[in-house]
Amino acid sequence: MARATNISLPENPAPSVLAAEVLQALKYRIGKDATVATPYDWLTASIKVVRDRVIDRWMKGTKEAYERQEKRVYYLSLEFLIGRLMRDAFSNLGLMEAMREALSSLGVDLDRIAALEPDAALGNGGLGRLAACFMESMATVDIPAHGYGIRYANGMFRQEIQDGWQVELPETWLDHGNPWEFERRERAFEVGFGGAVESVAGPEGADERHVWHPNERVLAVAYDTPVVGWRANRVNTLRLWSGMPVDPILLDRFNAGDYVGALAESNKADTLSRVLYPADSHKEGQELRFRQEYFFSSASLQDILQRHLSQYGGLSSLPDKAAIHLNDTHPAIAVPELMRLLIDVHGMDFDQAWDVTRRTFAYTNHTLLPEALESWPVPLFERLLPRHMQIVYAINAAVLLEARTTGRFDGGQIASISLIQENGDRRVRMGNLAFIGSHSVNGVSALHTELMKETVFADLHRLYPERINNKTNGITPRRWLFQCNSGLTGLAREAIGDRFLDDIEALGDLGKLAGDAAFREKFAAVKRANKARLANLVAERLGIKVDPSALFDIQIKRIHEYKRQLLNILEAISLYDQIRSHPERDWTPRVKFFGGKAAPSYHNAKLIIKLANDVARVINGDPSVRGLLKVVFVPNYNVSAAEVMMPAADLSEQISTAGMEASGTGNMKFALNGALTIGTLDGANVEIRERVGDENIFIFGLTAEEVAERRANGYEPRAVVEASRELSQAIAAVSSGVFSPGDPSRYRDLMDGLYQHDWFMVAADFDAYAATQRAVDDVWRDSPDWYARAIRNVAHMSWFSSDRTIREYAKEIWNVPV
Ligand code: GPQ
Repeated sequence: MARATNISLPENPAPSVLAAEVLQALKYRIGKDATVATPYDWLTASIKVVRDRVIDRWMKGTKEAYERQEKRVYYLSLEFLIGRLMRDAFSNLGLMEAMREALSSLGVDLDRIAALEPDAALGNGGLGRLAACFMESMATVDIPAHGYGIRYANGMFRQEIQDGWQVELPETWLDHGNPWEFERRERAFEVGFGGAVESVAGPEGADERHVWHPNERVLAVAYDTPVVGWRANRVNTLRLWSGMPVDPILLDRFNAGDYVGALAESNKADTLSRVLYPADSHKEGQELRFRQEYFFSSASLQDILQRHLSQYGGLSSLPDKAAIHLNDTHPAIAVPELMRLLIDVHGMDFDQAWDVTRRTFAYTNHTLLPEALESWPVPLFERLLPRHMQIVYAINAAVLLEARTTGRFDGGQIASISLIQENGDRRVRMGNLAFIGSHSVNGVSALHTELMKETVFADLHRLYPERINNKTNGITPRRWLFQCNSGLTGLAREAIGDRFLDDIEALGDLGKLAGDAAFREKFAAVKRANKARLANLVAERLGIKVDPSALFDIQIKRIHEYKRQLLNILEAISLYDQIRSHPERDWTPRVKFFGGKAAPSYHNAKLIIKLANDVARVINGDPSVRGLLKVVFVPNYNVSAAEVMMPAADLSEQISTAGMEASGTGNMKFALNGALTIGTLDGANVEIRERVGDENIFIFGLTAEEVAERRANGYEPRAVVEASRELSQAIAAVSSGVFSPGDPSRYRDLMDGLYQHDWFMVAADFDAYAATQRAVDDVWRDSPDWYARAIRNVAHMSWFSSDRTIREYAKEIWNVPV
């Protein structure tokens, strides 16, 4: 098979040169020779060799940006879900094949050591993965950019399934060190918490000054990871902060014999970068989370201001030279922090500081779910960040005055614009803060952006009608096609040439081959090989045998009620029932795969995982459906698992309740790898349909508008369930303990919820979903037609490249050239 990305750069070294470099690295960086090197040593040595090769480009890009006084983009994100980096770097540098040969000449298998690299899982799901795709795309399209985040010692937890239940284990990705990063001890900033604000009267006529005296201080120390763009066009920096004590040992306490107390500071500082909060699309009410948000926002801003000042000498030009992007509200505290730095530390007046702040920041919203919209209690805010609280009040007063002056808002609308939520306990609304402090606020799909204007930000949108705009998400084709699917990439190169490697639009040329029988067969063979790879993995890891010629139906994403894994499971149960009742029918053999993590505190999500496993056990153990239906829950879904599963899918499940999934990006990854989508008109599914065409996607269910209407008019799920024989039977089976004989009431509450409120409209969409699944079966049986549709999906996905998304951000939000 043609190797996917055996592109090479003109200056690339021969394998023999690389082999010598690997041996050198082994010897001088790790202190070993080939005879005693462990596989991890080989991995580390290989990474060091490649890292060395990016340093010149890295420095060149940084130097040029400086000399040409280019505007820089700063992407502030509490999550970067990078996954493994080695293949990314090898492939983008065009070194994959040379390294493979070099290592093989040393008796080392590249794939084997690549599998040892831990996933950098510094994110929960889509939001964090988007940040990682954006970093790669910014380097690829040649934008000088820095990502800023936290270097969590423990990223996303490792999920084990024990007796069907999710068990969370700490993921210690730094155990073997991190060969990618550069520790920058000298690049450290103090971050304060607590204490009090002192007001100092200014000289005659001048404003009073404010001096914040925090009573806690920690150091944020920088760790830099180079991010290599395609063909190493450019190398950008991901700078992650780690917490360190200002005084590692409190000597007075130590000398007084209080050894534990002497280390208190040290422990406090460590805690800040210890762990990623594992709740996805759900706010985290913990004080530590708020501290993390301020810690990384403050350190990043101090770093940015220092860089700007040393180059330009003043801060009034900041908006012309720096675009700071807030990835969701997690860094929204950066708004009052920048105000504080400009006013209190750098002596700017309030009005100018506010102007600079708003022209510098832009904000992306990633969800409309009310439970995910961050707000912090005023007393907590005031205690930890007293000066910021004053600034928030000052900003609020100015904005509310502006709103009132228009005469267009009543009391309720003014209250919804306010930064302070007044009903119940008083809280600072971080969404409003990010909105008001930014010149641009964007949603992540066309539908989501429209809904933003109508719901959460309706009144703010009326006050600032130019501010909200849409930037539909994208994915990097390097990782999500070239690297993860070498078979399909190789086939495409053979069929349409190499242009698409650099200009993804050219992938559209595949469209005309949908009608070519010989090409379809080759395409099917690639898919089959990818499915066999997944089947092997499942056999090895779980001892479950699946047939690669069956339809592979996959739902992989965080477990969340709105994503409706439950709808999928209930449909599987119903199908199981029908196969047993009508064994004579011509059933389409199917394997339903599930994968995803539940937030540890999310009871129903964890129960849904257990249900998937219980249902899998029963169905897989029943000889009467053998060969026709299997259910597999793949544990510990992460970026590396996605890289194997996306290319192996025939059918992509994107079945969220319409109006609730902001965009989705897994939907794009699947389609780019030749899966057909079954989905609702939600998030980016809407735009995927526009591009692949109605005939090449299976759409079902209520629209967002219909969902809102049904909810408003008093939706009564009981009647809906009772009207569907299939659904009531499936629910009855689960309720009565068919899948949990040892604990028959396990799912009773979960099922009762479907009768009583069914907030996610599982019942309302069930029949349409089941009928559409049977339509899927029909198309699957006509294999040429199926593959023609799959090929059209691949061909029309180029628009969903994150390069396109990033170019739109660059032109329409950041005002940087591309
Ligand atoms: N998203 Cl608010 C997350 O992954 N985590 C979050 O905390 C929030 C949103 C997702 C969102 O659910 C998806 O629909 C998007 O595709 C994704 O962000 C990227 O925008």
